[in-house]
Amino acid sequence: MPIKRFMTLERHIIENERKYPGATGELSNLLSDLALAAKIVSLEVNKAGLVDILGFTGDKNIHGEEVKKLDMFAHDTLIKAMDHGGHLCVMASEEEEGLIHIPPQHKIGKYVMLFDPLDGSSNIDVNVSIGTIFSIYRRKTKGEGQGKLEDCLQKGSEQIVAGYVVYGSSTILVYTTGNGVYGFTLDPSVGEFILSHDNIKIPTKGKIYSVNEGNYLYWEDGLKKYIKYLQQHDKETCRPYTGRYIGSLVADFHRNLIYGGIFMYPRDNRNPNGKLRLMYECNPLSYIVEQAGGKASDGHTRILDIQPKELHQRVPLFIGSQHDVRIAEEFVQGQRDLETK
Ligand code: P6P
Repeated sequence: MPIKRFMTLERHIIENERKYPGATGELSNLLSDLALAAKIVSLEVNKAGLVDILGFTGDKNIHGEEVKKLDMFAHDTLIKAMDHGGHLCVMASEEEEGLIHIPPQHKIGKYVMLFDPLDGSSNIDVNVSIGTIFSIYRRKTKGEGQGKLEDCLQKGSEQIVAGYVVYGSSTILVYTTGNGVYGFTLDPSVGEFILSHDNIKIPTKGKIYSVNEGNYLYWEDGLKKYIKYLQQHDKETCRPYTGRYIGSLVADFHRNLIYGGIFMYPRDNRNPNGKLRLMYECNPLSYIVEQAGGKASDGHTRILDIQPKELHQRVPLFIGSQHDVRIAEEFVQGQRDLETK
């Protein structure tokens, strides 16, 4: 989509916020702080091969997974960029078990941010695209003090901002405030995110499916049938689909958002809730995909309608083009079989 004007992220945020009556500009400042953090992380990711930032810290994160230095760098950078602007009352990160409070010397704000600082980090050492995912809510609890767990455990439908950054061949920041989805590519020569994807809309039907087929044996029958359905030859429905799986959620999601298709991380008999996290992976990407005209569910329930119970809870994820997610749900729910036309 040709871009007619030099639209920076900051200008877009301000112009976008002006559309909301009573907008305080606070959201603009919050998103600008986020953009700064993304630029700093991008710098480190892009030179990760050159400095001793690769390899393991020797620490483990709260899920018992080895933590890469870049994970913690991104985690710390986001907190440092966001904890003093006076916009947030609490944060939560994949890398931290509990709530991240605002330091006592800083003003406490009315927003909540949950984030995955560096998703796909197992790909860092092999130069595969990785990313940051963020989700912003208004605080729910009364009072001016530190935010609480209740402020974090809100349904995805309550989000006011969602976005992600892909650190790949270029660094792209994609966000929505409920008024469409917009992508900005970082121009490192000026250090600005420039509008490159105006009002992204995902194709209603794609030809790409993304899932880790190594888990096939552990899947439920309905899903096995769906994958077989995608691999059948049928000109009318553009089958067989193409399999594309990078193993980095933001990279797989971004490709399918632009080209169309479906990404799945389903449950299996070893992981009854799948692998991906509701609050800072599935909810923000689901808000984005719906704003782009797509669909996201756990195979049965709309992701944005799920009432969270725990900060780090996992949910199965089917996300992408409307048509593809609907067909997948019909197979998973047993409403459709391989013979169904
Ligand atoms: P698997 C990366 O570790 C991640 O959390 C997501 O970015 C990615 O989609 C998924 O896990 C890949 O998991 O089990 O297919 O390697």
